[in-house]
Amino acid sequence: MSEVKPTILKIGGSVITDKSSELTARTEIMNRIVEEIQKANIKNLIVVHGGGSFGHPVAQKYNIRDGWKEEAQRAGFAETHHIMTVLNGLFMDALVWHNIPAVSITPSSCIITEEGRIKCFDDAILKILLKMGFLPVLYGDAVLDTKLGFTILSGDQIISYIAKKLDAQRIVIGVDVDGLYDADPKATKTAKMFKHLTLEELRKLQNLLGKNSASDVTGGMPGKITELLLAIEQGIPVTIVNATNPNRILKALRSEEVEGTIIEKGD
Ligand code: IP8
Repeated sequence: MSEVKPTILKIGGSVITDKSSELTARTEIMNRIVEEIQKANIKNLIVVHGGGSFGHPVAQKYNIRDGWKEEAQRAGFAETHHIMTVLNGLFMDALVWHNIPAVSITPSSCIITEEGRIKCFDDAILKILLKMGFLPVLYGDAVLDTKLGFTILSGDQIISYIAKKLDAQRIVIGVDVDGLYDADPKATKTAKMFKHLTLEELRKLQNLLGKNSASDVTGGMPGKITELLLAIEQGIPVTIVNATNPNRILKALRSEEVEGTIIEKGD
């Protein structure tokens, strides 16, 4: 590994797709984010994106997350994985046509989970790609599972796993709201956004929000917090910004002051 610790950037599915309309990509937003990634010019960057209105509706239709139950799911597993490669292809188009040396890594081909948690991840290719100056791109995917047969692996679990394994410098997360709130800001007008949180405060917030949200097969914002805690416990700071707003990803990647939520381990 080269001496600069990796930075991990997660772009939420709600940013690069229109979640209210199945299979609708927001290609202008993808292009703008890619331009910000290009401008930021960060060494050792890994990008992970979510499923949005591509992966989630199909995964839900066939109940892929809960594992093998019936024959119809075989086609559903294939469909979920395939539709994620389609979304990934659109994002890769934007990266590669901007002359970014991005290379896609298919999670279902190198990761196996056990009851939904990553059990083995062959990260040799990821490490070599970084060493050679490429930008590896991964995504939430339908993956094989030693106990369940298969399941859905969220991009959030991937980022915290990679961040810990590669001792990342930090994690930047782009979502479609301004940061982390004490309630869902889309449903609660009075929701208050946090500018800064410690690990302890995040744990309290997790208890307040509960562990899962019904709208998303991988748990929405509460699911995100559960995964992030694992990386923050190891001292890896996280910045959450609104990636639908221009320049926030750019500023966050450059470690400049930006509207959003910073979460650090604290004392
Ligand atoms: O949007 C889920 O990834 P996420 C991917 O990062 C699928 O939770 C296939 C639903």
